Amino acid sequence: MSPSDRSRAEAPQAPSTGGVNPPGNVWQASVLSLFPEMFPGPLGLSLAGRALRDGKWAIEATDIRSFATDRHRTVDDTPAGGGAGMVMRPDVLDTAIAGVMPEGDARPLIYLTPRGRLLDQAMVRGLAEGPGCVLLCGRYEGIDQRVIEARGMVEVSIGDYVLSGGETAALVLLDACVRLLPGVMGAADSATEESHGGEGLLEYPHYTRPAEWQGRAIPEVLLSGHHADIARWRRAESERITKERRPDLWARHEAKQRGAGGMDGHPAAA
Ligand code: 6GU
Repeated sequence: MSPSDRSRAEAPQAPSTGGVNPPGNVWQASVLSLFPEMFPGPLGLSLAGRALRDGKWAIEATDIRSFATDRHRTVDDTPAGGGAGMVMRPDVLDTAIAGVMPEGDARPLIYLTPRGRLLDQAMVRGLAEGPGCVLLCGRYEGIDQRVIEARGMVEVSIGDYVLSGGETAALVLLDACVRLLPGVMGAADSATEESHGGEGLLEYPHYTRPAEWQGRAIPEVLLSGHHADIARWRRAESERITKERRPDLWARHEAKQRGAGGMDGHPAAA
């Protein structure tokens, strides 16, 4: 079977001359799935969609089933040792991976699974700085362990809940990466200042007109024009909300402040 026979959703490529991202340097996502029609899905719209059309990133979604070798196009089989459900076959998966990753492809191969390492902004930043990624979306009970090991897959989860498949998790991961690519976000610093940005604090509350709505006023300081006061208020709100909702993030933030040379709370500072 030739590649053209396979079900793919190809993104428009960057123009062959000029442009910010010459071909070959475009951040490239390759997705392996039994439901390639799910891509680019929502990433074809809004910010990510415009960046995709502008050639700032590219996505190809490939149907794993197109690499099955038997008459029935089987991709899974019963679990060794018994039990419920089906397991995806290592041979079919390996051929599918080889089909989208040429020899020497530097992109990480990520298997999306609820037992993976939790995706966080640091991981997203690392991925966005690289050449792209290959995302394997499993279905059924999982995939054969041997292909995970043989291919050195990185197992990634997007949170402590169970999805019906890795596809929506892949969309989440890609959304988080694409918005960090050069030239994708419009407003310059809005990508860094917000929740889970460098500071490790959650965002402060936002307000806009009308000044009073359903008997609720905008906090006075925000209308004062005192930029230093406003910055202090926002900082205090960020800290209050982080402490309240995410004691884990607050503890990490405090540890980082101390580690960064701040002597606050250190006995020597007393
Ligand atoms: Cl990556 N996959 C599935 N199926 N469920 C999940 C997940 C991934 N991350 C959280 N839940």
